[in-house]
Amino acid sequence: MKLSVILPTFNEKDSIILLIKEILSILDREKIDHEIVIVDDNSPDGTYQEIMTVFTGNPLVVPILRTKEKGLASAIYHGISHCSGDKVVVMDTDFNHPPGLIPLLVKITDYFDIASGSRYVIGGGMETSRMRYFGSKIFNKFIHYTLQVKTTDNLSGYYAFNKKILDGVDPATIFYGYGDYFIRFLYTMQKKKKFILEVPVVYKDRQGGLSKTNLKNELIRYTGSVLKIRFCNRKKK
Ligand SMILES: Nc1nc2c(ncn2[C@@H]2O[C@H](COP(=O)(O)OP(=O)(O)O)[C@@H](O)[C@H]2O)c(=O)[nH]1
Ligand SMILES: [Mg+2]
Repeated sequence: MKLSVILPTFNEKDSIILLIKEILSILDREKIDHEIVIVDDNSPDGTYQEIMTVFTGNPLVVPILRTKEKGLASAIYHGISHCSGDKVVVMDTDFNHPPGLIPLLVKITDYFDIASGSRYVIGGGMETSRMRYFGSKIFNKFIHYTLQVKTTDNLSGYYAFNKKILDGVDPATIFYGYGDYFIRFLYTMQKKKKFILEVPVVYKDRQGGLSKTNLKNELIRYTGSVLKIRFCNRKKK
C-alpha cells in the first residue's frame, strides 16, 4: 500500500513547510509508505519557491506548479491524476484540517471506500468560527434534504479514499469549481453505493495567510451546484 497526500496550495507560504514536515513525521512514525504531492497555482507569495528551497532532493515531496490553470477542485484532481499511491488523502494546507488524523483516515480505508472527516458527527466541531460552523451545518441540512444524501458534512474536504473508486468516473463531472466539488464527489459515491464512514474532525485555526473562501460568493455557487445536481444530474444513471 502506498499513500499519496494531495495538498492544494494558493498563498500558503506561512504554513506549508511546517505542514509538510509534520505530515512526513507522522507517516514516517506510522510506517506508512507515502509521498506528498503539492499542487500550487503559481501563488504570488512564493509558496512553490519556498517548497523547492526546503524540499528539493526529497523524493517523498512532489511539488507541482500550475501556471495555466487555476482553481481548487481542478488542482486536487491534477494531484490525484499525477500521484503514484493507491490510497489518497486530500486536505487543506492551513492546519484547518489537523494532520494527526491522517493515520486513522487511512486505516479506515482498509475497510471502507472513503473515510470522510465530518464536523457534524459526535466528537466533531470547529474551533474557528461559530458563524461558519452553524452556517455550514444549515447548508448541509439543505444538501441532505435536496439530494437525499446520508453524509453529514458535504463541505469538509478532508478525506481518504482508495483511488480505484474513481475508475469509470468522469472527473469532469466532479472536479470543477471550488469546495462544491466535494458535494458532487460524495453524492456520486453514494449513488455508486460506495462504503463511506464519516470520522469526527475538529477544525483548527488557520496558521497564517488568509482564507480563499468568499462566503457570499460560495453560498451562491454552492446553492447553484446543489440545485444543478438535483435537477440536471439525477436523471442520468
Ligand atoms: N491550488 C489551489 N489551491 C487552492 C485554491 N484556492 C484555495 N486553495 C487551497 O485550498 C485549501 C482551502 O482553502 P482555504 O483558504 O483554507 O479555505 P477555507 O478553509 O474555506 O477558509 C487551502 O489549502 C488553499 O490553499 C486554488 O485556486 N488553487
Ligand atoms: Mg482552510
